[in-house]
Amino acid sequence: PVWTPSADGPKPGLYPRNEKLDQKISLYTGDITKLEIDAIVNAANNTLLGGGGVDGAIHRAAGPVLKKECASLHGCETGEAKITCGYGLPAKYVIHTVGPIAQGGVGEEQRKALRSCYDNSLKTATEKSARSVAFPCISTGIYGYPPEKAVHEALATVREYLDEHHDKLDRVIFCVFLPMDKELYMQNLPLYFPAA
Ligand code: AR6
Repeated sequence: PVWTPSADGPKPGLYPRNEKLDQKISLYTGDITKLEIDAIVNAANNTLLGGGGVDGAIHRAAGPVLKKECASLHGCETGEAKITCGYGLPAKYVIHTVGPIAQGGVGEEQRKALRSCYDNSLKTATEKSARSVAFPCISTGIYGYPPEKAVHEALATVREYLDEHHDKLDRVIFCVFLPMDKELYMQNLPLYFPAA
């Protein structure tokens, strides 16, 4: 049977050390709009026209041209990802993904959608030859996904993607904003990226 991560974390030994990933994972605490890298991921909504939280911060820092390009994309389905330029941001690209709304609770649908956000964002990055990507904690703010569950989906999906495509990416940064999220990532990163 296929093991799926739960709030309790992965089965011991499921993610053994992969030395190819040792230099590729970072944890950064702070504002994602400050990162000078190839691509930052935005936790957007289906309209892609901006909002609060990290979405609001990214649009403010990028400037109004970002909204113009977003408006030409005709929205984005939950779990999908679309890419734009970074404009006034130090990052070259913004990858807009739409996390699941989880205020009604987390079921298989929300879990799958959250994993798709990470997976499709990484696919989109590699299609554009972006070699460094930063993720915020998608869906865990306004969309209400419990952070202690979301962390496992985030880490498992990135680990599984990098196991397959480690040659395509130099760095994946988990960008946390709240002290509680920093704690969660510090606790759980070694389970998915031993020795990284
Ligand atoms: N840099 C990094 N992380 C941040 C920043 C920042 N500048 N600001 C907030 N966060 P949220 P969601 C963290 O609510 O839950 C918008 O209105 C925040 O602490 O931004 O996916 C969209 O338009 C949290 O950990 O996104 C949608 O309507 C994480 O980013 C809706 O919110 C995500 O919180 C999406 O909700």
